[in-house]
Amino acid sequence: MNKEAVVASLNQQLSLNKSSKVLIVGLGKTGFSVAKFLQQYGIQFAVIDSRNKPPMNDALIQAYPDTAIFTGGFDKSAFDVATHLVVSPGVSLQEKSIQKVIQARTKIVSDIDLFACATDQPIIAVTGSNGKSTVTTMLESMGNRSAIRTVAGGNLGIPALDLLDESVELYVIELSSFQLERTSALNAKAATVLNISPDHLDRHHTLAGYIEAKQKVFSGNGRMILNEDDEIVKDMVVANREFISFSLQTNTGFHLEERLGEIYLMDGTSPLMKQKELPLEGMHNVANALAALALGKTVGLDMQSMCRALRDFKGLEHRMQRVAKVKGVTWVNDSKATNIGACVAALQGCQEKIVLIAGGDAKGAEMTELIPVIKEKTKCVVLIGKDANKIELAINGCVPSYQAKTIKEAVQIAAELANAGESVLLSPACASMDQFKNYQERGDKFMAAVLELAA
Ligand code: UMA
Ligand code: ADP
Repeated sequence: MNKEAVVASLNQQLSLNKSSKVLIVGLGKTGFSVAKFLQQYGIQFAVIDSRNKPPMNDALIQAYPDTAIFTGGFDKSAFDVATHLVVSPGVSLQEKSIQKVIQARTKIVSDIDLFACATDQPIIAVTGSNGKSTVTTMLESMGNRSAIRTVAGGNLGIPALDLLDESVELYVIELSSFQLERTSALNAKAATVLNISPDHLDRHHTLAGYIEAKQKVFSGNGRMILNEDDEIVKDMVVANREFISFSLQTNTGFHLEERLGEIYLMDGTSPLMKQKELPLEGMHNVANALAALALGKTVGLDMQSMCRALRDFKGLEHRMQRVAKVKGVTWVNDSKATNIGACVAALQGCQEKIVLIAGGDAKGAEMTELIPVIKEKTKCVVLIGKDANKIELAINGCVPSYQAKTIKEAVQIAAELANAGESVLLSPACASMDQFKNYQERGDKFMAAVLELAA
């Protein structure tokens, strides 16, 4: 898209132009990507962050030394002069200063809005409570295998605006509920909500608020890809909009079917590949593969190339990652299981008895939904983090539970409890930030402690 077309689109869709005064709220990865973008289009901006030393502070000063940067709080005066706020996903729209300007009709936009105005190449938008990163990464390799220059980012890690490049033919964007709740200009060619299970209720307050945010992935007029097995997602269908379903349980759209004793992934009546050719474990990953195929088909990717990409898909770190086998006990790192739905899927996929390591910040979720699967699949639970007591109360002695102060101590306790032929699974059902920088650090420390045992 040429520069004039982007300028026109920003003006038309977001009323953003050279006379706008933008306040970028948050100076993490997103805020910095927004600053670079606005600078490129000659739009004035200032930056604010409640942290004393936000992560991209020095990078911004070095790149644009004249920029006004407010740190250490949300100074009201900075908000008063802004015509637009570009609010980073980590900042709640409930912030007092933001609520005030919403009432004053200052426009709230997201980096995803800017991104959507800056490209006319097809966008695949992926959201859901679980499986987003897996499906987004599957699609990136499906696109490239189909000889379409494809890039992936958004919540996955690289901010969407940093992906923009003339040579790109397909964008695959993972979107969180935080990004979606403040986005209005997205018009993805193919979009999905993979599934809904309670998450981020500390920010959205109610499940209804969380669902409403997720549903915004379908804004515009592209094709909707819907999970037929998820009652909440199924209901998101919009009259007169094209959609494709995927399902593990019914024969609609992309689904599973048995033919001559083999289970096949199917597109309608056409068999695509055998289920056993998928290298990832767990039925949730079969659902992810079906969703990715439906999304890829919608943007015209070649079916055979997509199947080849699935056959070679290695899976991502910290998702059901086998770490080691020590004295006959298998150790699995599923640190990315930051909500109940992911932990349930992990336990359901296990055949052997499990010593589960869980806990952290439950983000306001009730843990009672875990009880049936904990009863069925686990031998005992080792709990860590801020909400260890809350989880212990919720499981109410249905299996023995133990508490550990650190992940290393949790590994040591689990090692004493697990017998040969059983597994120890770190699948916390909680966010990590109460004890760790992020889920990667939690997973890395878990793996280091396991490898120490092995040594
Ligand atoms: N923060 C403040 N004050 C501020 C701004 C931010 O305290 O003024 C805090 C936030 O509360 C948060 C942290 O700083 O804890 C980071 O927030 P941010 O908005 O600056 O984050 P970015 O560095 O811009 O990264 C964001 C996403 N972060 C969040 O949604 C919290 C990244 O997703 C995403 O990869 C990146 O943009 C690029 O698009 C991370 C994430 O944890 C991986 N996402 C959540 C999840 O997956 O569950 C939603
Ligand atoms: P997200 O980006 O939505 O967090 P990931 O692909 O990173 O999703 O996986 C996060 C966690 O959810 C991992 O523990 C993984 O095993 C689990 N998971 C992946 N796909 C699904 C699914 N479709 N349903 C339930 N859990 C899933």
